[in-house]
Amino acid sequence: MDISFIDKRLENIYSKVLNGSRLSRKDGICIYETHDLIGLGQIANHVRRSLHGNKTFYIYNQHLNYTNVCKNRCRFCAYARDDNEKGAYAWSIEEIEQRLLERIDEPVNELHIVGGLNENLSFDYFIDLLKTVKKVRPNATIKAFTCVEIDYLSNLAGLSVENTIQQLKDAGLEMMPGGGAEVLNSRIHEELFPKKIGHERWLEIVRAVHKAGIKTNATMLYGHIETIKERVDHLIALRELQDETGGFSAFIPLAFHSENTQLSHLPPTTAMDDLKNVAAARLLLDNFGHIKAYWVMIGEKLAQVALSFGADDLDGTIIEERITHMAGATSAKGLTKEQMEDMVVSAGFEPVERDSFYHPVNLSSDQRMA
Ligand code: V47
Ligand code: SF4
Repeated sequence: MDISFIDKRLENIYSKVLNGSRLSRKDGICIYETHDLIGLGQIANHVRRSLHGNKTFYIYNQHLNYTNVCKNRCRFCAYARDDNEKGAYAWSIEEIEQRLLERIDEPVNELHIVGGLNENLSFDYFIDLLKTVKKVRPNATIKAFTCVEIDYLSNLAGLSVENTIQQLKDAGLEMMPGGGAEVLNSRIHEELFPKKIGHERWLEIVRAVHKAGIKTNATMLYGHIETIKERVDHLIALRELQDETGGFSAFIPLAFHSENTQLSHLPPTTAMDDLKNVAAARLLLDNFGHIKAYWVMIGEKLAQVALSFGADDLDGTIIEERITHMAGATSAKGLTKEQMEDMVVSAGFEPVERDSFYHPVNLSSDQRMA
């Protein structure tokens, strides 16, 4: 396909993509610097289409945020509370069971379970949580806990990271979401989330999780104090780890929402930046199968556009999103399956409902025969 670029620097990136050559750090910086959004989008769309054609994936999922009490109190987080602070909560195992039962008639395929680091909860609570979820929803995949929680649980239980992962796996853990990495950079770590694990530890834990046969996602929180170079270094660090383990499933760029955070003076991310982050991920992460446009954070409308800028997955129906809505997100708290499919179809793509491992589910008889 011939593309006429306004920014001639993109020509070199396009030829590298066509030749299957890996993009460099300098290319990554150019991707973020360019104002030729349409040219960039066309390159990312070329890669997206060669990997997935016209398909766009989504999942019927439910989020469970078991507690918002967290000892880390990251500066960008509007969700966390101190113990005894107004609005602080921790669900008992019975309450978790109740929340699952409220939706038991819905075809939920994945449970996305994360929470704060709440010192009132014992290691047994987490084992019970996993076992209860598996008992109530035996056919749904449990995608739970970030590397931050794994590090915390290993200290709480007094077990090695490997042993902690094994115990959680035995109780029902099947996959892990990609949160907690923020930006893999010590300057940002010091400034925004000094109490949380940093760069090296996050990578060390993901490595151990992948080694235990558990797939994870990866994310990057952008739109705060990070520089373009720091974004590119983050993506390259993920790409290098993926070369080593092959354990990452999808990458999700997370647009920072500043309301009710210590960074509330910062403006929202722009559509330009949101789309560049999707395209940069698709082009730099050449060894990642999937890039998600997380509609909760960038809104349903821009998520549709992102499907032509490198994204092939819209994440899920979600049902009750809390983390971003506490920070001012104006997207819906959940979408129906029909709404997800309409978003995909009206953007010109074919919706594919998937399970956590990108196997199609609920294929129509036409699709099964194809
Ligand atoms: O780790 C916290 C981010 C993450 C804010 O793996 C914020 O499939 C924006 O990781 N504004 C949790 N973002 C969400 C997450 C996720 C979401 C969807 C799918 C998957 C997946 C993972 O949310 C945190 C942090 O990076 N976050 N506060 C905020 N104010
Ligand atoms: Fe705690 Fe996670 Fe919020 Fe940081 S982002 S304060 S670790 S809940």
